[in-house]
Amino acid sequence: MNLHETTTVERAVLAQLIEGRRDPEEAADSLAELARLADTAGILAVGQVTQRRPRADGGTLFGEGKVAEAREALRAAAANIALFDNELTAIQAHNLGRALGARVMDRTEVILQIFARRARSAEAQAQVELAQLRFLLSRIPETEEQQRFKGGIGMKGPGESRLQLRNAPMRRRVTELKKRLAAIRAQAARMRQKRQWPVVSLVGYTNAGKSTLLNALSGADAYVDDRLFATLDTKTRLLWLGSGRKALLTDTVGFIRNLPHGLVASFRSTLDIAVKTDLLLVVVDASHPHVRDHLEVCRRTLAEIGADAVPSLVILNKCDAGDARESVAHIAGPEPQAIPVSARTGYGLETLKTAIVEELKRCCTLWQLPSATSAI
Ligand SMILES: Nc1nc2c(ncn2[C@@H]2O[C@H](COP(=O)(O)OP(=O)(O)OP(=O)(O)O)[C@@H](O)[C@H]2O)c(=O)[nH]1
Ligand SMILES: [Mg+2]
Repeated sequence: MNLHETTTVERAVLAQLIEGRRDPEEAADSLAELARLADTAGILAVGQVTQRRPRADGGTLFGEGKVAEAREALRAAAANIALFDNELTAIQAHNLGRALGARVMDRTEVILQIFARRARSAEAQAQVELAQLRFLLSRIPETEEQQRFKGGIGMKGPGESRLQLRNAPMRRRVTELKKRLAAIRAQAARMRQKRQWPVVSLVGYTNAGKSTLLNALSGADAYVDDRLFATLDTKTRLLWLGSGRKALLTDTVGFIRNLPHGLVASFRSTLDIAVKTDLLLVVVDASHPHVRDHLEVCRRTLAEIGADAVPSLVILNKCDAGDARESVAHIAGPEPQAIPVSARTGYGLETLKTAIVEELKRCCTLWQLPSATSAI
């Protein structure tokens, strides 16, 4: 637990529903990741409750017996938060809060809490605020109050307009933030058009070593930490590629499984870095037992943000770590082009630079102009 960032320590029981044929190992890894997310958010995980079920209960996610078990686990561990790995609907969160007599949070909320603590630049802060408002608005419609107003879930009623009135300031703020972020995106687009050098972006799973790689390749001093979502703001440095060639190398926010959609939508201006780039370096931690799942999450997230057609290289980082060798061999079959490196020891970085040059020569129009190298 990082006590530097935490003033009061909150205690949580982690809860997870494993639906249908979900791989138990993947579910266990997701729960371990939730414990790390909690730690980063200043919440201590003091217990866990899991249930396997063909389908989630619409009202309480868990079945009745498991809800009772969770209540007992919270009491026994003197925990004040029930932290769910699953994304909860508004009605589930509401019912669980009542049944458990504790604060109910889900993965989305804990990620939002981390983002809110980490956002430094005006852009990141606006993005976080937008994501928080979207989350709050998604939770409001099903509160008890509205059910009372509506006379039942899903029905229109006299409370409808009063609620709209109550939420109006939040909606106005959402519009304002969207406008501000659109202006930031437009300015970034203008800057990109004027760029002299190709842009290479580091994307990939959180904690894979993207910032360490930026530092190792460009001599930057980006913040590195062994926790999830250390980086939220983007950082760009000049990358020397030999023979007078240069590119801009950008580091940005990491991906994680079940990244909340509202967050993805709110972080559009940051994620644009990945969409509007000449080359993506998709970084994963080769020493992690679930490296293939992580790569899959990266691919899915890139597709979600419309960056799946951008040329990319897969980077297997942390090859110096003990258990990396096996997974590198394992991943080499389906990913023969993947480049093993160690940002820590420098292993493979020259090969990586050569691969970047080859790829940019192939795909970047800036480098296909005859004056490209002589202008530098
Ligand atoms: N063993 C080993 N550890 C590494 C290597 N690269 C990074 N790390 C460690 O991995 C942890 C995460 O590194 P970061 O560079 O902060 O990772 P990131 O991908 O930028 O993470 P986020 O910004 O949180 O998404 C740190 O403790 C680094 O020291 C490597 O090549 N080998
Ligand atoms: Mg980072």
